[in-house]
Amino acid sequence: MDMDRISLPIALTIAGADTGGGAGIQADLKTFASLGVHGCSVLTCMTAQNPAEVLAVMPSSVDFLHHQLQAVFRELPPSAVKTGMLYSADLIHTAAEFLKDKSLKLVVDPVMISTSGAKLLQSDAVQVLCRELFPLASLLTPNLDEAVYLLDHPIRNRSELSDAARELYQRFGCPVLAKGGHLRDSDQAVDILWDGSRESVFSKPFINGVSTHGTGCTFSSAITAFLSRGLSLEESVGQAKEYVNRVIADSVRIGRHYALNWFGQH
Ligand code: PXL
Repeated sequence: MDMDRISLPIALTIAGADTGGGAGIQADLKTFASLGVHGCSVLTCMTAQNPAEVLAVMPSSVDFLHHQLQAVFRELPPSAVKTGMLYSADLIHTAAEFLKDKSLKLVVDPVMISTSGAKLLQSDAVQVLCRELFPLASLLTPNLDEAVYLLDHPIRNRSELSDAARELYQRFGCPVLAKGGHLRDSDQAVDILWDGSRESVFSKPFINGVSTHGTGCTFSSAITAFLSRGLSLEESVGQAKEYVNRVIADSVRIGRHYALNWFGQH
């Protein structure tokens, strides 16, 4: 082994691919690269999509998902893993069974619907997600819609967002970052972390009029990158929030759309 070379932490994303390059695996790998970690990827699905619409979804077979996980873990064991679009009960069960005895940090982004409105999680998969995967998580990162769906009651303001983080922790036994970016009771994008004993609030001015496609993916993969570099949960979320705020603020135009600017201005 060449000891003169720098060593990079390994992070893994288990998620869907986005042909448009804005969300999913593509967003995750760009985030990992720009934050100095080696990114591995296990595909749950291919999607035919662009920033405006999802035309089709083609899931991996359970067997192929399992082979991808084996391939990564045999030679490139990651110190941190994130899950994004998992799509079906079978795929979630396979991932959870594989991850359950591994020693690693796991960020679960409970992806349900794309910004463009497409269904990224089948209805009968929600139960398996809650029962099998959430209890393994070092962090669960629901946005407002996902938190409302999981708790089955409205969340109208920052104080209710704080309660929601505690309720989700109670229910699923994992730390929760409740993301309030879609709350419209302030000009700040507020996210609340409840780790079971401490609340941390992360707040940045809301940025209007630019890209949001891929923002959730980028946030959870940035947290995963910082965890794989050995930062604490609170530090990882804080640094990831700074990063996401910057890549949104620096968004670039791509044809008729916008993309996050993962690598800074050129
Ligand atoms: O941001 C949620 C998300 C996750 N994964 C894939 C996506 C999207 C949103 O479009 O396409 C593959």
